[in-house]
Amino acid sequence: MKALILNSGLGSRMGSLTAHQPKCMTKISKNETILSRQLNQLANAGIEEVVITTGAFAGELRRYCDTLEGNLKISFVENPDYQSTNYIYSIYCAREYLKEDILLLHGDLVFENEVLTRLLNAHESSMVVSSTQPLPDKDFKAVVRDGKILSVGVNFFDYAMSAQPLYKLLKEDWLCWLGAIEKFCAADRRNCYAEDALNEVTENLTLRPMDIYDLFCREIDNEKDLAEVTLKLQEIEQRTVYMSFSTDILHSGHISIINKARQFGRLIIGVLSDEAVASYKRFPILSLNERKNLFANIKGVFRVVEQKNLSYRENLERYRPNFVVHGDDWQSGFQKPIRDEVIDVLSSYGGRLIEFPYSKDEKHLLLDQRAQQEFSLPDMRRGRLNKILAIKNFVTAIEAHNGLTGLIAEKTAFYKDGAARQFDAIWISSLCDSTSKGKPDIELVDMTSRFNTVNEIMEISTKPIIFDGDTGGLKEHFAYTVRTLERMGVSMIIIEDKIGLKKNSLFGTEVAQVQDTIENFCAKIATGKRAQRTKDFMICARIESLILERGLADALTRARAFVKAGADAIMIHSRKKSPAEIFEFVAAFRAENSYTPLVVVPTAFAQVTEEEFKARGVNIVIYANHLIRSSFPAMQRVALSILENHRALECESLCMPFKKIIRLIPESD
Ligand code: SPV
Ligand code: MG
Repeated sequence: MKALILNSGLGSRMGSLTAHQPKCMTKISKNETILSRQLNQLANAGIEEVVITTGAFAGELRRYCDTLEGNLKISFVENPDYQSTNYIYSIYCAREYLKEDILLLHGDLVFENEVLTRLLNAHESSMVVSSTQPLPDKDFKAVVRDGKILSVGVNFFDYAMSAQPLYKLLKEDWLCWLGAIEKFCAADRRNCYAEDALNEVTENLTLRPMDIYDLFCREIDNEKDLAEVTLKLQEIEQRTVYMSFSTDILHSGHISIINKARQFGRLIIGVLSDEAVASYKRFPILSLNERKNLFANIKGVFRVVEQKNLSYRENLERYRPNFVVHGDDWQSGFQKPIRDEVIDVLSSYGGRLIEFPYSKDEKHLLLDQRAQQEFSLPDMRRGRLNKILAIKNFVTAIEAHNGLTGLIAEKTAFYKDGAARQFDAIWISSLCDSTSKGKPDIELVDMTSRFNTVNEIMEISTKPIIFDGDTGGLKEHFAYTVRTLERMGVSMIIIEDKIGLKKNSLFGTEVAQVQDTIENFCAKIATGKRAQRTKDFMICARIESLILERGLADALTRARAFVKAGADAIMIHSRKKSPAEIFEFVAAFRAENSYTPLVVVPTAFAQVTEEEFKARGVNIVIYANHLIRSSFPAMQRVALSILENHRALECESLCMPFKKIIRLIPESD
């Protein structure tokens, strides 16, 4: 689409302002003339070619355009008879340049960006009109019937709306009008409005009124107009627009919506805090400050602020932007409550939400996918547990024992109040890994098999992995286990301070279990720490004193020693229904150590909420066996139903439809 700007007029009502230059070169703000503003707006709207008709001071106008920045391709067409003809003849002179869709505007028109955005978004040929502005005496009015413009001129008052000489014209409609202009000029009717020619052919084309209501769009005819327009532009200049971003990968889709947003005013970007991002997406690769810098350096961004929560409320109330800009993807789905709140807050002070169609560009989706794949690479994944701890100081993990449960751990999300909750990490439990193989949890499933499970889960997930290392085995073997897990991209191994034939802790003292000596276990931890090659990998020491009923003091003594030996975290375990002894340990440990992460596995004391654990100083909560414990009875029920009914019909309702289950598994391209 080309823009056609009519600048052949004399502008004689502007007094001395047009004594030496055309009207379009009149200054309307500190840094803008009418023309420079129009050209900027056109370029920002994606228009690349402009035809300008000239008349008086054609040379000045061309030279002036040379001084303007920007990449617009401008063609000048002179109307040699500008003194004695009207712009109908200027258009006629330029007709060879104008054989496509056209955006037609007068050179003395000043409008706010949204007028242009709306006009360009129109699907049919349209003229800018306003149903809320009073009918002007001497300016253009459009006669509108049944949603179509029938005539445009200054002398129509019936069925008329105030109209502005700003049109989007699709090629077919435009060529129809241009044909009429050519006929007029051939008949030497060159001193009338081009709209007189239009009025003769409106039956043969479709021209829609584009109602801009109170948006600003006005011609400057005299100095009074100029003063009013200047004032209005100052007001428009003060407007602010707010957008929120969580991304740390900037692509052309983001730049495009930023460019659109800044057309509405000074753009304030709210960068979501690390914690808010981590709570609803993957955790950010770049820190908050790095992401803030990223946006601060984008052209046209006025200010960058932190948005602490997914909710916009706090920042909207603080900055009171005139507009919030967002993609239309949040009109449904889990972000809808956030959108509803934005509309609510905006309406409390007269702000407005502007939504653009969400970019579904393949290349942007691919970028996201690629980033996702990279997150699953060992070096990217390994350090992530540490980073989430640094960001949120609290991590939840759920057990997975194969690819399928890994997918559930990876993908399950719960949506509420516009936020999504997901598990932060995956626990590869020795109990569940063994149980899924029909084996007891006694370190019988060897490390090679356990590593296979890790691999299976790693293939389909990106979340950090916490590996249940049982006792860690002989310290000489433990060094190798650490290296292998570290190389694979596992984030943390938890080893328990037991020795000999390990039994599951939930048996407690019902079976014979031997706790390792502090000295031995410390040596094992130290060996593991020496063996690891990166800073990221974590070794967590699990204390079994409460399980084996050795008391709080023993647990604390061990915790102190294990931290000293190099443990990066401490897990305290209990099989009591009451969380009292766990809370006691946490309180006592935290009283002397505020920094070492504490891990709990609330299988027995399942009533305690994450919020309470967090408040008491726990950092990692592991739901250690819930996927296998829930799948076992479900499978058993189905097997029983088939046996009972001699067919599978009765258990159909207990089973996921096959179509659905195959869609659970992603296919790689
Ligand atoms: C596991 O999940 O294998 C554990 C936790 O070690 S527990 O079963 O509670 O001992
Ligand atoms: Mg275990």
